[in-house]
Amino acid sequence: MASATQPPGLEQTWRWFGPDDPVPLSHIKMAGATGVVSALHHIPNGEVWTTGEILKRKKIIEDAGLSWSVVESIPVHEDIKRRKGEYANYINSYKKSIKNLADAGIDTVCYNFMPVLDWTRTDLGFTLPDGSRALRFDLIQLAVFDLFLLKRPDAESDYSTAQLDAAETFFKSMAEDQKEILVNNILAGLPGAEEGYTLKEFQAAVDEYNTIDTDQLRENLIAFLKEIIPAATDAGVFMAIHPDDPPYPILGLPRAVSTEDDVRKLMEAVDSPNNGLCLCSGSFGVLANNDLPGMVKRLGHRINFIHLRNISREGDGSFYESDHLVGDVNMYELMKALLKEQLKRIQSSRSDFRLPMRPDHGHQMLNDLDHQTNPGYSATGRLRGLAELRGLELGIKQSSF
Ligand code: DNO
Repeated sequence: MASATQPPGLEQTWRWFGPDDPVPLSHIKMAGATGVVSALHHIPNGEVWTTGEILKRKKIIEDAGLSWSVVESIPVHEDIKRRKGEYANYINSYKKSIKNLADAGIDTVCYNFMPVLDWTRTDLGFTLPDGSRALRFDLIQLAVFDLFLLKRPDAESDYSTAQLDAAETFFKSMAEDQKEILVNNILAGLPGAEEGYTLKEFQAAVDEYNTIDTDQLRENLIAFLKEIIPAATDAGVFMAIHPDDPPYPILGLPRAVSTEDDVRKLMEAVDSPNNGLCLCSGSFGVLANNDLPGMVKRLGHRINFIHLRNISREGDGSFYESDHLVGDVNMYELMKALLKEQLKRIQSSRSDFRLPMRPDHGHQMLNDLDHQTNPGYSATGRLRGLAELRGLELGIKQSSF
């Protein structure tokens, strides 16, 4: 129970992609999560989420004894990111979706503002020493894709001579099917991404950003926030922007949500608790300068959703997803900072103290290895992640508060 001296603990949630997700709601319940993170992926990007569709999904979740805790995500249409074409209509639809969600009693919405691609990985089955399989982002493989498969004009200028040499050597060693897999990993759309591209379509989508640099993208994002945050505030919805993954420009595309400073600029541009952050430890953690516990201390009051995941940095921006408690993110310090933030909210009588957290990704392990799973979203790997995080939280609560 919440008390003045001890936080109740972060709300434990689990991502569910809807009725087609190979992990059923009954398993989520057994994993011990109480909240579900879900989205209406079948509704085309840019269209309004109707009350009927929202209530249908909500009922399925509630019939399983769970609650629809967070929407991840209402996708942001490319026209909005570029502030071109039909962007004004898409923003209106976005506002309507927020209002319809609020009317159905759902008050937290995650989204991102990454141009063209949502999250990106080069390897979806990186075998770890214990035999489990992880997701990995290798900058050299990204360069191979960029230089030799996409053949993006002027791509060379984005890499050092050593990276160009390494990419060429790697490319020469690749069999045809490996090339196809790499293209697919990057372009087909990882779970949650609403778009998939062919090489040609992708190059055309990237070209649309030729005149949009980081400052322009940030301006477009702030213009979007100035319109949706007042609507979200009226409706009582807490927005949570997800950081760039990986947190630096790739494939010539600009990035606006990679560092603490980026986040601060957004929070200051529209200063409202409804304009908040999805603190994704795995995304921010790739940059050693992103001091995650410090970010919670400084920006904690604006955190509306949390993804807990660890990474091992491999130099040059490459990384693989490590076990939740092992890696370059100090999960102990991070959890402690989050619990302190929760306690602060309770002590200052803020009603939004549930702080939904989901174990972000997990390795393919044990029976996951025999099943078709959504990359990063297998059941057993995430079960391990949630169990470890839950134990860490309990230990901290028992000893430090
Ligand atoms: C990856 C996810 C992202 C996230 C979106 C939020 O596993 O964290 O796809 O859902 O970027 O809009």
